[in-house]
Amino acid sequence: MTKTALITGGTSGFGAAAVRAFVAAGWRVVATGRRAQRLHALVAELGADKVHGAVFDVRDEAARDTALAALPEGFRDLDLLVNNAGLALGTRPAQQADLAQWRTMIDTNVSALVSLTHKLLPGLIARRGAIINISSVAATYPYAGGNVYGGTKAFVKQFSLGLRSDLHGTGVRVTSIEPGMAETEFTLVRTGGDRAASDTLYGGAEPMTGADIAATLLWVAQLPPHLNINRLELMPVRQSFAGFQVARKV
Ligand code: NDP
Ligand code: 8X3
Repeated sequence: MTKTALITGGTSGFGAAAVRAFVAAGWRVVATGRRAQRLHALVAELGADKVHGAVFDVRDEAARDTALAALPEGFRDLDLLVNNAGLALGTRPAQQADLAQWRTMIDTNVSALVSLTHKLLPGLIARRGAIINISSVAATYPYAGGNVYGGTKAFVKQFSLGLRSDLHGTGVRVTSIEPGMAETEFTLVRTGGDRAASDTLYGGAEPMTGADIAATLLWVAQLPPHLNINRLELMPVRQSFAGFQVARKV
């Protein structure tokens, strides 16, 4: 039977690649995002019988609920929620950071994710569905300038594990995916559109791609229903860990 996924942030990066991968594997997909043109293009590319574009800002619950209430026949019974929409803003140390940027990250990566999950949980339980949340290596490994972004992703990781506990016995699967460096629009967004900064970061690093993450999401989603991946951390070979820092004078 055809399964249906709702993938937030389907207009770019991991989400857009995931929409294509899930459709290629025979799924129907509700793809969400603010950029309507990109969602229309995805529907034109993949077919209106396979993809439904739902245009809303994940922080706007009223717009979200209107879009969800308008899901066409064939896209209403969701088997999978992929909470992917999210962003980092800024790389400055906490003491120089912009509080409005911190609030935007919390509102998007945490509050909106929690709210959408809460809204869709009853249907996911009824269908013994699955939830895949996109966290990050930044959830586990702190780095300078990662402050609130890392905090939001640590929340996503821990919330996922908590959901697993609460959903015990329901058959609903929950996974936290924790990627390292992947070349998408992530750094363009983080830097306010600095193409040179983005190209410099990814240059020579052989970063992961949206397609790499999409293949991982599809693999997790299509595992046998008795098997749950709790957390999955993945990185490019050329990225690894750095040590602690010591300030000898303060
Ligand atoms: P992109 O910037 O390429 O994509 C982000 C997606 O999120 C877009 O589709 C965007 O849609 C959507 N989005 C952002 N804010 C909102 C909002 N307020 N309302 C609705 N949609 C929103 O980045 P990635 O694909 O890299 O990021 C996807 C997820 O992966 C994020 O949660 C990110 O934190 C995480 N991640 C990324 C890593 C990387 O190295 N790239 C590594 C680890 C995790 P639109 O602008 O159209 O609304
Ligand atoms: C994105 C990965 O390392 O830039 O979540 O924080 S990182």
